[in-house]
Amino acid sequence: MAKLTIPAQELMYPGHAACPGCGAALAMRLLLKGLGPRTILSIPACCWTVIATPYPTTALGVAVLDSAFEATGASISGLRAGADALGLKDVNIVGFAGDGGTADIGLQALSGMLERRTNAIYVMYDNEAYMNTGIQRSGATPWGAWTTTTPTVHGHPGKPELKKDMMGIVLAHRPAYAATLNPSFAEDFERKVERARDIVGPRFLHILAPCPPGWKFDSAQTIALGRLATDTGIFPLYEVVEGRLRVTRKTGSLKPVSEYLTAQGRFRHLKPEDIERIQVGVRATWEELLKREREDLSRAMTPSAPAPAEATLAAK
Ligand SMILES: Cc1ncc(C[n+]2csc(CCOP(=O)(O)OP(=O)(O)O)c2C)c(N)n1
Ligand code: SF4
Ligand SMILES: [Mg+2]
Repeated sequence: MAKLTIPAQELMYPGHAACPGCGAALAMRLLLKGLGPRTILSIPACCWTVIATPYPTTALGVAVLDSAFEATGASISGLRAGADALGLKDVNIVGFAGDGGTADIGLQALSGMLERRTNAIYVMYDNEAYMNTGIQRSGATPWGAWTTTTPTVHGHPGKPELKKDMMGIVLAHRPAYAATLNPSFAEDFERKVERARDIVGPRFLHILAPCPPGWKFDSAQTIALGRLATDTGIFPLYEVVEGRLRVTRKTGSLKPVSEYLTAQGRFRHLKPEDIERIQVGVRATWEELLKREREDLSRAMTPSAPAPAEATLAAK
């Protein structure tokens, strides 16, 4: 019989307040399976504050600090300092914030936490807009997407700016570990959570979280759509350990991005030339990732080569 690699323990309970098909709910469920009960979560204002803890109930079997929208990074630095002062060595300190709370208002607190080298895990669950307040665009909303603040009527093109490269921003801080995760690939997801759990230092997980009402797709299609996000190259899966990048899911060739885009109402207005523009960008980013992976691998196989800056600093 094949080995079961997804832990059976459940730390997220039924009766929570997420929409049907919520990718963010699945992300939390899988995350806590990998981290276990000795976990303290800091959750800022976002869908997850509503999903988890409508007073006086909770849907989570771990301690939760409800923090201010902009403060996740600072709050986990404080939680770690408190845990250290109490001599609590075996707890996972985890920030769990949305894309708005991370890429926009919480960016400086995240940067500070990474710079201080706080021994904690920062999770950004990315549903690519401010969903809790009614689908406003965030820095992580992709180019061309409809949101209530990037309309598509009267010739407006959807979001005119590109999606913010959060992994690039985080990697510039030389974290101990950083990875992209997708709940549609649960085995890869769990392996990365467990790897992050066992590393000391600042760690960052970027999780794709499909959102049926915000992206306008059938809630039965969350897993299938998530798979398309990775298999088209729109959300590639990779990890960076001690400065070395490894792509963790490769298929023979990428599927066309149109398969992913046309499955969602938020991209319905895109013209063939818009889709081609997205396709060109995705292909270029994918090639860059593979190139960095090759370079990192060849450096690893050359014993005399200097370690990348991330590894040198992370080891201190
Ligand atoms: C300082 C501050 N500004 C605005 C808000 C209102 N607010 C609450 S949740 C939210 C959107 C959060 O978006 P995101 O972080 O992407 O999480 P999501 O709702 O998509 O899960 C906003 C704007 C707030 N709580 N605090
Ligand atoms: S709006 Fe989206 S992210 Fe928020 S609970 Fe519903 S499905 Fe989940
Ligand atoms: Mg969001």
